[in-house]
Amino acid sequence: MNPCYPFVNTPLPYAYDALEPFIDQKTMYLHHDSHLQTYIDRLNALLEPYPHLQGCSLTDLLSSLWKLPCPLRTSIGNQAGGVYCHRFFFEGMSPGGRQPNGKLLPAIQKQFGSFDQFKKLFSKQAAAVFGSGYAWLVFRNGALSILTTANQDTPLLEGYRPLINLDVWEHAYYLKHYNLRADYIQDWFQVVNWEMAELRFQNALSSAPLCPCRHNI
Ligand code: MN3
Repeated sequence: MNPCYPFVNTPLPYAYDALEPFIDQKTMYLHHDSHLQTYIDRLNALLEPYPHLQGCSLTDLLSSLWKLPCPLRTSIGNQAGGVYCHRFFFEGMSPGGRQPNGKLLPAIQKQFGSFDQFKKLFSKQAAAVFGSGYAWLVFRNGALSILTTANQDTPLLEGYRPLINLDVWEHAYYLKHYNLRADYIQDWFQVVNWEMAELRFQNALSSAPLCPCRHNI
């Protein structure tokens, strides 16, 4: 995957129909090939006149938005956020999702009481996102937490390290689940890639805190 400009839309790590019957093939196709592609095209167009920003990764851009020239801040936040959130979401799913294992399961149990309790809390917050946005399981300062963001905002600006995110924009589920977001959330839990979440958690545990100040934009 190209880590910086020009960003390209890499294939999904599984077939479009691999998440059936929980997430349908047509939704996955449109979501990846149309929605994500549009964010990539718009981000590349935005960065085209700014060579000094073209070496920045998505994480660099999103955790340092406040350093960008004012007119660019919102537009890059939206488009880079759209690319980051979607890639993170697609890579965070896999066919035949299992329960978390490794270090993440005990950390979830410690933070939320049990894995079932975590699922209940996460589902409740995801269902309560008003309009479009995401629910996230994140890690910061030695603790896990659940948070939600609006539109294509990410938790990176606040120094969180995301482990899992759930896209609750209607385009993520409307073709199959219509307006029943709660059913979609339940189905999504069947295809969460907990191995990827474990990998992200182990990276977060062994990394320095994400400090926006260290990015030299
Ligand atoms: Mn989406």
